[in-house]
Amino acid sequence: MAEKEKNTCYILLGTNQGNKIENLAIARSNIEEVLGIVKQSSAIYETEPWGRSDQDTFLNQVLEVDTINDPDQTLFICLEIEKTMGRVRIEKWMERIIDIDILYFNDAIISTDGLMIPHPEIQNRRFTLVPLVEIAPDYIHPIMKKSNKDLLDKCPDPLNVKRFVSVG
Ligand code: PH2
Ligand code: MG
Ligand code: MG
Repeated sequence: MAEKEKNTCYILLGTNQGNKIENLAIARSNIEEVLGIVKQSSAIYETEPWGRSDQDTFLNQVLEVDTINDPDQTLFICLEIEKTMGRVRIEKWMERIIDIDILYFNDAIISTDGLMIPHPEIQNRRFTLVPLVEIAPDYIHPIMKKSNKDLLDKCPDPLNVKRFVSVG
């Protein structure tokens, strides 16, 4: 039997509802159970809500995951995990228990109805770039042809991103 290809993807976790720390931990263990092996994980960051300011602050974290699944399967798995964790989607950018976004998938460029890879907003979001640079500073964005580190240097987003330190 032919060996299945191993793919490397970068996944952004985001939560701003309920027990946020627990939500990140549950998402991670679900990812390890059904998607693949978590090779690296960034620190957890407390981030100001981007796009809608009338919301609670987020916790964000980026994971590097090795998977034998292809991009469509990976998207499906991420959306299933969101559903089983109780995410409800009524309107865009509403508060969420968990959001699981694919940032990069190898160096693939994909643009279909349901899936855009690289994630089209990476370069505009400090809450994505700060954790991404922590674990993959030199990875080159396959469309912009710039490293994550360079994208962060040029990122115009003024919103606050700080390392989350849990108390107790
Ligand atoms: N996700 C959004 C919109 N705004 N802001 C922060 N700080 N973190 C997020 O994960 C986030 C957001 C859409 O998915
Ligand atoms: Mg998102
Ligand atoms: Mg999403």
